[in-house]
Amino acid sequence: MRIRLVTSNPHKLAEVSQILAPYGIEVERLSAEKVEIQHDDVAEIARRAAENLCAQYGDYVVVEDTGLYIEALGGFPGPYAEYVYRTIGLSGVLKLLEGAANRRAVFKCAAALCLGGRVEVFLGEVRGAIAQAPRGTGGFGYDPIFVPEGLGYTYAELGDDVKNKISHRAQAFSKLAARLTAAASKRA
Ligand code: ITT
Repeated sequence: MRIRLVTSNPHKLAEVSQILAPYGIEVERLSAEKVEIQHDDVAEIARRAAENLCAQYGDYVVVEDTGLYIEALGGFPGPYAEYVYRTIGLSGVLKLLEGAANRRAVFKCAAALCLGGRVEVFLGEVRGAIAQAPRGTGGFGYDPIFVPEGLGYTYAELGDDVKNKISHRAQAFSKLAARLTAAASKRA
């Protein structure tokens, strides 16, 4: 089995490949124009982007959208995580949280799959907290400042092998894998 992931982010491609490998699902990058609507909900953003692409590219196309929602900032940056990372960066986010007692945050991932001419969305969510300072060298983006609940280490400290078992992306794509496996066994 193979999915075609529409993404400009090579880290995502690598993570999704690692997450889906145990299911025997290969991941190929599809270079296509992704329409991103403005919405607070990553599921809606991924769904709408996939709807546009399904008609054009057919089944097994997948669009993934991820957001980081920081409680003390009213959910900011949410789906604007990419823009915020590129502009104010990790240091800017940490500055916004200076003195904040509440550092709770949640990573949300939505993977939208084209299957049978329809779009199905699979969600993953990890609750955690924003560290006081960046820690660790693994992963990408906000990984050095995101500490999943109960673990005490940032995603970047935990490293790819652990992150790709527990992350928001791992949860969403494990559900997608189960759906694809079920669809394939129905066809067999
Ligand atoms: P696409 O082409 O797939 O949209 P993107 O990088 O723009 O790639 P998103 O909008 O979904 O993807 O993600 C927004 C940003 O959130 C991304 O650029 C990273 O900075 C950050 N991010 C996403 N997933 C992450 C993860 O697992 N760990 C840390 N940061 C992450």
